Formats: sequence, structure tokens, C-alpha cells
Amino acid sequence: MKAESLKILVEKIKGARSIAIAGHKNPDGDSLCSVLALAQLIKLNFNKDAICVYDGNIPDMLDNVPTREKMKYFSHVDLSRKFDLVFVLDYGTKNHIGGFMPAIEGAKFVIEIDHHKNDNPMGDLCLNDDKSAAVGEIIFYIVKKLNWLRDETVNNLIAVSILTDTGFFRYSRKGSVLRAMATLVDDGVDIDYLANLLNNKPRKTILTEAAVVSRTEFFNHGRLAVATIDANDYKNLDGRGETVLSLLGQIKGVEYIILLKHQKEKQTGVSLRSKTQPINEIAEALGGGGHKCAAGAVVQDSLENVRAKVLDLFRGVK
Ligand SMILES: [Mn+2]
Repeated sequence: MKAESLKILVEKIKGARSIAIAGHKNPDGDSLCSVLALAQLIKLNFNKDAICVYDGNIPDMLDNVPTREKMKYFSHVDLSRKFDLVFVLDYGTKNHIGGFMPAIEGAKFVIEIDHHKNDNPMGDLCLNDDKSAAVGEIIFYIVKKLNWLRDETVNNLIAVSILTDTGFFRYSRKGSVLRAMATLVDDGVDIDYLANLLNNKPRKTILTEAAVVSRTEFFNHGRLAVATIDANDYKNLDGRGETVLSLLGQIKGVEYIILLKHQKEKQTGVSLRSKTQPINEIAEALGGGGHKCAAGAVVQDSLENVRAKVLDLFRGVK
């Protein structure tokens, strides 16, 4: 991160009389907690109140994170006013922004902080690093460089950002994210406490996920698991059915998992996982994308048609 960029960041916060912050639509742990952490940092270090905005749904598991109550649904905020400064975090591409867009378009200055690859950034200033495991990690190192104060709330929020986006460090590719967490733990963060804070799903969600798992079909001598979330089950789900994917992935011999979700009458979500083999090309063939072993797509077609299509693409896969 360039010293010049950080200087602009500080000047813009100092000069702003109105500040709004948002992450991507349907916030995940990193998106939500980096927004709240940044707002808390601005309060602590500049004594300014930033408005925290979201669109879509915040998963129930995040209800207990500190200062969660500060998040305001976009339609309850006057976004037509011109903010002096708008932050947009963890958004990836424009179409993940949702209802916050008018605030970005009307803002006098936009700063983005992101760790997604993005060829079309919107910020007047971009504090992006696609090598970072979470936006929380980028914020941690900004705070460190600028010698900003951080309190227990900030520490816990950054820790939840990192823990959720790295799957409790399973997806960390660099030591820097572990070193950030090491500092946070030395400063009082309790990882076990935060893990329990996130154990907050509604009973019906877990029972639905368990039912979906129990109805899973297996092909290719048990190497391919196909699970289906129908229209009724989809209503009871919180997030993307991660528990289904996690449970099926623990079964001996399962290499590939397909999770089909009836999102709307003619819209089917597809999540693909593998233990070692690349599956992102299959997701791309469905119009989606992702990582080598974790990818997905949203297909505008019925669940039955999409199921047939995906199984076809998996034919020939060992
Ligand atoms: Mn993220």
C-alpha cells in the first residue's frame, strides 16, 4: 500500500462531513465486519459517525457480531444526498453493489477497499490487494501503517472478517493473514469465543440442511454426491447451504459435490465442490465461475433442466 494513498485516505476522512460505508449485497462475514470495523475506526480516530449500509439479507449467524445494530437497510437511508465520502468494500464487481449504488454515483469522493480481482474499479482511490485473504486483513494493515487506535470492537470485527473469509484459515494462502490474527490474539481476541458467537443459525436452517444431506444421491461408486434444495427448503436456508457442502465433503470417497438450489421458478443456483480435481471449468460452462475446487453458477432454468445439464457435464469426469 502506497504511503501517498494512505495520506489521501486520512485527508479525505478529515475533510468529510458525511461518510457512508457499504460492502456487497447479501453481506458475508468479511463484508459486514469490515464495514463495521471501518466505521468504528473512523469514530475512534476522527470522532466522526459514518453511516453503515447494506442491501439484501444479513445471515443470522452474524447477528451477534459487535455493533451489528449499526447496519441500516439501504431503503431506510437517504442515499440521494451527496455524501462527502463513500467507502465501498469487498464488492468484486458493480453488479454486487445493489441498492447502495446511488450513494456511490452521487458521492464527492469514493474509496474502495477490496481483495477481489477487478478490472473496472469504481473508486477515486483504490486500496485494493487481491493477495489479501479478506478485506479485514487489508484494514488491519492500514491501521498498523497509520498507527490508528483500535479497540476490542475493532479487533473482534477484523478477526471475524478474517475467520469467515479464510474458513478459519483453511483458505489462507499467505502467512500475513495469520500474523495479523496472531497480533489480534495477543491483543485479546478469543477465537473460540468468536466461533461460538457465529453458532447462531435458526433451528429450522440446520434441520433443513440435515434433511437435504439425508436425501443426497451418490453416483460413480460414491465419488459424486448430488444434493437438491427444493423450493420449500430454500425458504428455510440461511446463506448458501455451506453445512450441506461441509457434511458431504466429510464422507469417505466423495470427490465431487453438486448442490442444486431452487431459487425461483426458472432460476437454479449450483454450487460445485471437489477435494482435489478442478471443477471451475464446469461452473464456467454453466455461465458461472470460481476457484479450482469451489465454484458455482446461477442458471436461469428449472431445477430439473439444470440438474440434467450438470450431470451431463460431469459425465466423463472420473
Ligand atoms: Mn471478502
